[in-house]
Amino acid sequence: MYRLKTFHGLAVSLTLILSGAPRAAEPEINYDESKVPRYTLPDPLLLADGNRVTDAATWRERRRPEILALFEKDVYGKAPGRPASLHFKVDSVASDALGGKATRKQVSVFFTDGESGPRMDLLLYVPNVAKKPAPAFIGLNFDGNHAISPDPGITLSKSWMRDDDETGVKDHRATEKSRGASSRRWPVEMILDRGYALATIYYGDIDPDFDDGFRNGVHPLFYKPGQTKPAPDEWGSIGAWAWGLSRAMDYLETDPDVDAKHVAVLGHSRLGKTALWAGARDERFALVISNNSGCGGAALSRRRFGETVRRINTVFPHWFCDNFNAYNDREDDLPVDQHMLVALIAPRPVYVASAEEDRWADPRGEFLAAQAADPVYRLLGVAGMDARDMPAVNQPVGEAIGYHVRSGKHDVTEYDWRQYLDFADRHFRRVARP
Ligand code: GTR
Repeated sequence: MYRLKTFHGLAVSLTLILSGAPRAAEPEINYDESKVPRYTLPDPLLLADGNRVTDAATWRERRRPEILALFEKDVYGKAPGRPASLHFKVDSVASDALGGKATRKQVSVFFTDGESGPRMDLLLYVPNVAKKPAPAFIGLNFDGNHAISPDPGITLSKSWMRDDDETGVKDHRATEKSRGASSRRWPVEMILDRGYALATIYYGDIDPDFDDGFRNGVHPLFYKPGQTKPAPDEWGSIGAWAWGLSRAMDYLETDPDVDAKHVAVLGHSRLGKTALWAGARDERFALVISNNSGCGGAALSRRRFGETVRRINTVFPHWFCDNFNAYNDREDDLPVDQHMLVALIAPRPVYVASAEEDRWADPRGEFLAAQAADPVYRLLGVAGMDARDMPAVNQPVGEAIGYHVRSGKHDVTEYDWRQYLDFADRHFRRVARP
């Protein structure tokens, strides 16, 4: 049961059971602010040798690589680079999609030679009216590309999916009923109307989200002779999903309709963790958005509020690298905390969003991580976030580090998207567009 995953749309009680989210009585999960233990965050500007980082060059050349290596070794695992045989095939281009609003492209991204091997399907909408190349948002989706919009031209995914009546998935395959099933979370037309392209990929194309010992997904493509699973410091599923986003970026760099220098990566929940890690690793992502990413995402692990390191490693043993298990109940021994993940994105803009009722993801812990990344932005000459206190609900704050806590539940809403579009406008227009 623990290996089942949550998807939106399930009844709340079912979600609690499936996700491993605790029943209120479970003692080890804390929701009481007064019981948050005292902790000291590791200083992002202190080198491993004890010296202080006081200039941008030392951050770039020494401290940033140190922190990245710590996250690789102890949290998400090391991932390979771009495979030599990576290649793309544009399967279809329709210039009259969504009532003429967009050009829809569907692209196969092949990870190995030929076309029979593993691949992911990228869906791209480019606004027809806006200036091109267009800045873009990219995010993995939970339910297949066909689920983000009822657009009948989107190819129905053939990939494995978790059975779900609500999203019309039967016998682990999408059906016609699955079209548009998660469109509520993807305001495609609003994004296009604001002049942005949108790229998305089903996350299960990269690695199906269940614990099979890493036999499926992209991991086996990179095993050394005799290797049957990732080493303790090698990538889990989050590492693989983030790697897939970088491979999508490889494609976007070749597409003349997309301004690859202005691509924002975003994700919700486990895919918010993934977006942060993708943005931390791959500096081609010009802006990073974490929507309700929680534990192992934007929330500080040391607070142990809501979901904890032990809980997430137990319920989702495939998400992180095996070394992360060593920090179950030992958060204070982690050489990093999640503010350092945010700091790895500096000086690029990053937006962290929480939801008031999403206590499992620790909204305050997400705010504090965003805030604690600010000294790195300042060192690099960029205003990060001035706010000293957590803002009231629906009151976005911050400069290059944006933050809001929205009223409501764990979800991606139109309110969230409006903030992201405004944030991208502010930061991208500044550097880019006439
Ligand atoms: C929950 C998990 C969270 C979050 C969420 C999701 O069950 O505990 O860390 O990632 O799933 O991705 O929907």
